[in-house]
Amino acid sequence: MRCFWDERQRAHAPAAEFFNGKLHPAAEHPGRVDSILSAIGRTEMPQDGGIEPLLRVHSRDYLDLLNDAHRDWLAAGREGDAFPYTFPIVGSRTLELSRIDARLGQHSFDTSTPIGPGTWEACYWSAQTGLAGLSAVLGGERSAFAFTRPPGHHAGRDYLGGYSYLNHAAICAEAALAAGRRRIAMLDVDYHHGNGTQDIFAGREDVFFASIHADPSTDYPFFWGHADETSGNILDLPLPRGTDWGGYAPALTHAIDWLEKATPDLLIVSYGADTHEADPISYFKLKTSDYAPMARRIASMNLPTLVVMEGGYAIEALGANVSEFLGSF
Ligand code: OKP
Ligand code: ZN
Repeated sequence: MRCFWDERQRAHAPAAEFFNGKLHPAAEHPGRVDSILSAIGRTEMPQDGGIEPLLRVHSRDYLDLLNDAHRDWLAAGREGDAFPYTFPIVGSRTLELSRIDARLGQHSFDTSTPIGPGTWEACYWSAQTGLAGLSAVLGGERSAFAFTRPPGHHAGRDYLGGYSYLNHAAICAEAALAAGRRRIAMLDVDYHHGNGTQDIFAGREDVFFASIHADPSTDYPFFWGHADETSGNILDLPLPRGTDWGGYAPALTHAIDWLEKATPDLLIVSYGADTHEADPISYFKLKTSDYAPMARRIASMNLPTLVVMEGGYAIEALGANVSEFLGSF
C-alpha cells in the first residue's frame, strides 16, 4: 500500500498536556513517529496543495489562530506552549476579541491540545499528507495510508481539542466531493469518539459517519458519542471499557452494514491504534493480531479506501499495530 508522510509533521512537539488537575507529559509526541515509520517502510512526500482544501472544512479565523497563536503567546510575555484557560460556554455569542487567551478559549474545547512554535507547520503538512493519500486513491489506487500526525478527528470547523487541530479525514472527504465523488463513507475506529468529524458532517446527505469508540460516560470526550446521538447520517456505537475482539467485531459488522446501505463510492477510515490492550490512555483489549481481521472486514467493503492515522500511544506496540492493519488490507 502506498504510504504518505512529511518530515515537517514532526515540528509539533508539545511538552505537556493538562488533565486531572495537573500537567502530564504529552501522550501525543513525536516519539510516535519512528515507531510507525520503521514499521511501514517507504513513504512518499505530499505536494503542497495550498490552503483551499483546508478552508472547505475550517473557518478562516480558526486557521489564522492556529497560524499565529504561538507568536501572540510569546508576544504576551508567556513561555512554552500556548494553552487556553477560559471558555465561552455560558451565553456565548460571537465577540471579536484580540487577547490571545480569549482567542484560544474561543476555539478550544479542552486543555490537552497545546499550540507550540511548530504546531501550524506540522498540522499543515499533516493535512497535505492526507490529501496526497486521497489523490492516490482518486487516481486509481485501491487503498492508501496517510500517516497524519498530530491526529484530527476531534477538531471541528473552528475548534481544536483531543490533540487534534485540523480534521484530516473531513478535509479529505470534502476534497473527494469537490473532485466528483458523490457519497463518502467515514469509519472511525479510534478508541475515542470522533466528535469533530461528527459535528462537521451531521445532517449531510453526502457523507455517512460511523464511529466505534469507548463509552463517553467513562471516557474522553464525555459529551459526544453517546448511542442516542445516532440519527440520519450519524451512527455512534459506544462500547464498554474492557472490550476485546469478541465484543468489538459485532459492532464493526454493524457499522460496515450501515455504511454499505448508504452506497458510498469512497471510504475514509480514521484509524487509531489506541484500541490496543497496551495503550496507556485507553481501556479496550484488542491484540496486535486483531487488527488483521479488522482490516479484512473493512477491505471487504470493496471500496477505494483512504486510511488516515488518528491516535495510538503504546509506542512499543504502535508500529506493529499499524503494519498489521495495513498489511491485511
Ligand atoms: C486523541 B485521539 C488522558 C486524557 C485524555 C485527551 C485524549 C485525546 C485522544 N487520560 N485526553 O482520539 O487518540
Ligand atoms: Zn484516540
